[in-house]
Amino acid sequence: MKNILDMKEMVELIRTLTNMYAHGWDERNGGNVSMMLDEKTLKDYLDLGKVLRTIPTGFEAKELEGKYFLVTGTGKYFKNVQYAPEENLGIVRLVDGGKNAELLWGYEGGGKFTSEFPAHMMSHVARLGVDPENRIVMHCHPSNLLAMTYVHDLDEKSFTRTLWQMCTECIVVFPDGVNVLPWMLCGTNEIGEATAEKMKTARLVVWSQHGIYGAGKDLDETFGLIETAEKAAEIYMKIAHLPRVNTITDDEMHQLEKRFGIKGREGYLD
Ligand code: 2HA
Ligand code: ZN
Repeated sequence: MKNILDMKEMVELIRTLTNMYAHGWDERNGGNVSMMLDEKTLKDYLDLGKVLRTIPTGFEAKELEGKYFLVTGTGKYFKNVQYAPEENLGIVRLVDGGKNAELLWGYEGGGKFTSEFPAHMMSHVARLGVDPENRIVMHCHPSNLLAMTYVHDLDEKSFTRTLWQMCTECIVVFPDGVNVLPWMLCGTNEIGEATAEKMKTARLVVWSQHGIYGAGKDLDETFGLIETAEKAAEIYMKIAHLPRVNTITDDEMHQLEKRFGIKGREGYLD
């Protein structure tokens, strides 16, 4: 068996979590990330017949039967992951139609997966339905996106258009825009179902007064998606109280669509 801490996906996740903390997106135990893993990669690193514990999930997700996930632990701090990955991360296999998770590695000392596991797993199902290559769901608390949900209206088209106008490349990075949920109680199946529904039409879902969810095929892409939206929100928070003299026009957005071969969300541009 190879050492699981040398697995490329593990190394990349630990680097990404460390970077997310450094960006100020994950204070204390804030944020959570899940990554779907291939059985054929994992079997070189773990005895897949050896289940350490079985943990009930509290929901059903038949589509994820037998799927493997590397997931951050509940109550764990991103800043600590690099020093003790086996305490702060775990690898689980979903069984019994998603109702149970078999722990194969990690959560040492009695931990379990993030309290946002329902939102993660339901979002994986939703994104896999749109893009079979999707592997990552990422949640964090970036300051400017959060701030924006206090001062900007929460209409998805309006929120998306504002972000697109803040940096030229936003529409290229997230042409589907940003979906927005109102404030909801976190950690519940309800917010999980609502997030997954929003994930069917966009890879970014804002949780008002809380944070953001992003999804993508790898960690770089998903991190970059949130990073770009957060950058745009930062520009917005710098200029929102000032008179707007210039902007990126819809005509210019159409030029970007042509140049980059993308299409902004239907009905969002004039
Ligand atoms: O505590 O971010 O949404 C982790 C979270 C909950
Ligand atoms: Zn959160």
